[in-house]
Amino acid sequence: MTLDQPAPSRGSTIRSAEVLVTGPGRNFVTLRVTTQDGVVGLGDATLNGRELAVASYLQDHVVPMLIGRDAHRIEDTWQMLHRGAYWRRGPVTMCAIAAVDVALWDIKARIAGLPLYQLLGGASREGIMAYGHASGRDLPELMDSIRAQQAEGFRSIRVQTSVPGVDKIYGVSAAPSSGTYDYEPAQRAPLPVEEDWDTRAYLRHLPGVLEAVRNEFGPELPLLHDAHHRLTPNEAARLGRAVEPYDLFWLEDCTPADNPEGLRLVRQHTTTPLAIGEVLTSVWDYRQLLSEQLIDYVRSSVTHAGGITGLRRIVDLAALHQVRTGFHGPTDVSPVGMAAALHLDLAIHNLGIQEYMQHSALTGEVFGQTFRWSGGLLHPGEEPGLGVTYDDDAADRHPYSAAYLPLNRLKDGTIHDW
Ligand code: CS2
Ligand code: MG
Repeated sequence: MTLDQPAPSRGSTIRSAEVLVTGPGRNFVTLRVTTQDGVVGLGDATLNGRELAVASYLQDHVVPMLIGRDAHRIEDTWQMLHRGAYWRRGPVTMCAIAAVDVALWDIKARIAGLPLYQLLGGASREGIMAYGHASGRDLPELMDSIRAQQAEGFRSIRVQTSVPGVDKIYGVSAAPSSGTYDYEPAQRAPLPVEEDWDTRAYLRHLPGVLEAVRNEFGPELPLLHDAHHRLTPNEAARLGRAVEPYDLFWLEDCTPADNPEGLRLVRQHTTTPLAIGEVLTSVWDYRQLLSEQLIDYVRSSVTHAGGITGLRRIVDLAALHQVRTGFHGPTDVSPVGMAAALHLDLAIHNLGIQEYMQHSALTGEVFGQTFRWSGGLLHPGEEPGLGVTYDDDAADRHPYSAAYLPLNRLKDGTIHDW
């Protein structure tokens, strides 16, 4: 027995879904869904260095399934794309599902005439603590970069540093003290560039840098650091212990999340708070990490974890284990993905902090944004929906061009985690 399909409510039948690819300063993929009544919803589908894989997944496989559907049926659409794909999860699939999910939430909130956070339960706070990004090729440059980020209003700051003996390392901007952090890891080149890595040099150097920063800025300033997946569990345990005196807000991706058991070893040796998850794409990836209390912050983004519907499940499971959020917010999460994160940040209870890597002026030509930044706090704004617009003419002025994330090699040439 099939139930009669309830008549789609006012004008919410999906008329079109467009996959928009552009490259203002860096590449972005955006899904634009439009209803019969001309209500538009945007969703971010940007997967850094693999953008066209998601664009094709959407264009060739998902868009045909959306036309004629009721845009209001968000959960049903999510389940259709998740279970109906048969091949579940993973970054490409969950990024494609995320774009559809967020576009439908944008439409629902626009039809309701409310900012999206109101549909997610309303505001749980006045604003969202966000962290900025400082880096330095040496200590004086790092200190200047931290001061520049404080001048930008940041009250929490991630610090990344060069390491003597390592030529090019993750997270160190070319011009740190210019105020805005302009580090873009994806290089526009025919092939990935190769960087080098030396764990022993890094483990010798980092604690001293954090000590100097603490001495310079005092005990209050929340400091974060991203080890970017490069250590074995034992190396991560040693680092976590070595930096305990500097009271980090969190140590991020200290060891690859592929091996949750490895974090048991880290937990045995240090109480430095651990943040993991920017490469995790679904709640299933977190079950062991959360049930065994192996992390303190979940780092997934709306764009890479199946949208608001997918990420909300991770947030709720984390809450059961008193684990807070720290949504991934680099420049390769587009302003659409960032806005979606802010609406969810404002509504959820177990917010920890939000990453905020400011987009370039070029990106701002394409994406109109209405979120607010003041006093070190972000707020998604009060516009109906997400509060983001997309300028097609500007997008056409900045075409996509292939870019790759770097590869990493040890001194002996062995491929290593970047
Ligand atoms: C990083 C990202 O912001 C972070 O925490 O780990 O910059 C990451 O390297 C990029 O998003 C990769 O595309
Ligand atoms: Mg990271």
